[in-house]
Amino acid sequence: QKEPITVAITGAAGNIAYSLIYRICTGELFGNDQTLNLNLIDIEPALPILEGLIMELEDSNFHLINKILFTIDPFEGFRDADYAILLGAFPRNKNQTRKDLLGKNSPIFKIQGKALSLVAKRTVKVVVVGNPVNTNALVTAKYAENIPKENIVALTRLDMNRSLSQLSRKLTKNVSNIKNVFTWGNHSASQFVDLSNGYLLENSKKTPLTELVDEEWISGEFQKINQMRGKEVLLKRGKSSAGSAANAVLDCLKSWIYGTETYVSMGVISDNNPYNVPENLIFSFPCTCKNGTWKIAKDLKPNEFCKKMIKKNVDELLEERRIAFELLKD
Ligand code: NAX
Repeated sequence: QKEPITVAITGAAGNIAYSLIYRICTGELFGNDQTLNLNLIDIEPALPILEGLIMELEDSNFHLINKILFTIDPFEGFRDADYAILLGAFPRNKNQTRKDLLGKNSPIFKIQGKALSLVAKRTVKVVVVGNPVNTNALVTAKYAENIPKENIVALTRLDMNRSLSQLSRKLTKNVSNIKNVFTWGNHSASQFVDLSNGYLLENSKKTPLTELVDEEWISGEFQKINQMRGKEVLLKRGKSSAGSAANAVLDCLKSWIYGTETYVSMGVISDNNPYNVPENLIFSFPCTCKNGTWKIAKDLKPNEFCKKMIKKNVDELLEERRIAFELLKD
């Protein structure tokens, strides 16, 4: 068995964590011989839930767990972290605007950015999940001065996964045969799913998705379903997506660590992108991964409609950044 790695998870007493932690403990992400130090971080009122979770983890007898630490202090929880998964944030309630949510959550990611910078390994890979996720990831990156910005990614994989699932049902084809579908921009209702590079792979033959589904459906109903999917789940379950969100975190990290053959959606720092997205935003781009690093796909030619949607997302994220940075001014 390999020496333990340290995986820190904030919001560890919450909804998504309850799915995610079990799957990590089975070895699905890091391998069946990779032992784990789990650092579980939440806030004071959630401590009893966290203690209950730890009792359950103990009773599951996961042979990969070396040590579990639980804490409300990110400066303790992120110590020597190899991976940090930032789920912890306040949910948006009905009466809150996006600005209210930024006001509540940006300070969390400012402190956590500072803590990561001070105590995590410099090579730590960070996946930010808590909403508004793109701007929270940007805030984390701004304050994590010792951590390269490339190490901090916002989860937009669930948006991609949701669109793949819609396409799979529309085409009545297995989802694993559908490739190169991804989202641009913000994890919000403005997100844009791009099918123009997508294809169906069957018997080594690639058929462009644009030949299989009509243009009107792609730019209309399909986009709307994807934009509203999270809300629909929330209405039915009374809680936001958890199992699928945990699954998307694992997909994102598997791509990042083990590499990809096709494009995947990742919310990454926009510096040096070829699509006219201003620098210093965390933006969902089509990415490929190799040897533990991601790259923005460079050879794509967004059509006019796609460019318009990229611009819409840029404007939204510039406004989020303005609000967050203004609020956090020292
Ligand atoms: P829950 O409300 O079930 O859990 C959140 C947990 O975070 C709670 O236990 C809370 O006590 C804790 N927390 C709050 N402030 C904290 C802090 N400062 N430090 C550490 N922990 C803190 O939410 P859950 O359903 O697990 O969702 C977590 C986050 O993911 C939410 O912000 C949610 O909006 C976001 N999502 C993001 C998605 C994405 O694709 N990026 C999809 C799923 C999800 O909606």
